[in-house]
Amino acid sequence: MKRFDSYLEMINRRLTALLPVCTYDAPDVCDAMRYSLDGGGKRIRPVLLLESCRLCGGDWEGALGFACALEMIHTYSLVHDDLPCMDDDDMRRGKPACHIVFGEATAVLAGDALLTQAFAAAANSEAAKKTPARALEAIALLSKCAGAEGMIGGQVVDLQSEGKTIALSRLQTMDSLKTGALMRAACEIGAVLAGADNEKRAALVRYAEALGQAFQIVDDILDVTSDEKTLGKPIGSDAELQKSTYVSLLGLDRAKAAAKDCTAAAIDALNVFGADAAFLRSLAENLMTRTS
Ligand code: GRG
Repeated sequence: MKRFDSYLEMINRRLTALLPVCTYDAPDVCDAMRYSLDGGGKRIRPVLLLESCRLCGGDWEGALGFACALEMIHTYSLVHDDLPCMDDDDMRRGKPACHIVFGEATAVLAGDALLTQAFAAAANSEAAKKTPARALEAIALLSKCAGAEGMIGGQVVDLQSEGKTIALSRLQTMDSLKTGALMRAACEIGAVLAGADNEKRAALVRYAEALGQAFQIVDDILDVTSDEKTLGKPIGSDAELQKSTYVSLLGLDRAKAAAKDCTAAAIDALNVFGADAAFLRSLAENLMTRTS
């Protein structure tokens, strides 16, 4: 996808520019931030934000700071999730996890600093200068999706669920917080920054929620069907931690069918945009058939 590649290039360039340069005598934390953000990530969330903004007629280039903010928050969650006190994983994005390279304390601080830097990126964005009221609403969405009502809440449910078989409804709640919250924020912030009407904003929220479910189901499937080299992180970690997943609760075939249904629901939500939503439609399809 040509548009995906051009978004990717802009996001990566801006991410590099937004990282702090440590001038004092403790550069480790900046190196650890850069190491974790550099390469490897699919950048799905920032791409969703830029495209949602474009689709609603907004200044998507002005939203780049928000897109990078979301990627920083996502990256911080991966750094912390890999820590020994969380999922205890050694590999991430095809290379040793942050705490393996820099040590646990620096990885905790790098994650904290990425989260903090994200809000600076949003507050200093062009969108914040040009449309401050919209940006303020978007910043509130950003903090909600990352906090206890969003991703952190999902991680708490995840940790509580280790070693147990949980009901499918609880798994769906957990996934909608842990994985869905950031995807929803991506699309909703894009809409808010564009000043979209309620119909378009709600359609993008429905798209993101279904996409987030599909994304997590595919993640569960890849954890049993892929290999570490392709995935860039260890496989079988859900089973090792005795986590309930779509695969453990439904079996592989029904999990695949569920991913297909959620993808169809995501695509269906885009009807209001007509042909202009082709990019988001093919993104949903590509994410369903992804291998990493
Ligand atoms: C704050 C500690 C802490 C955790 C929050 C998001 C999260 C909870 C933990 C991260 C681990 C995880 C498996 C989350 C589920 C969402 C998910 C599938 C993340 C991986 O996203 P990708 O595939 O990753 O977009 P890349 O590396 O491509 O950016």
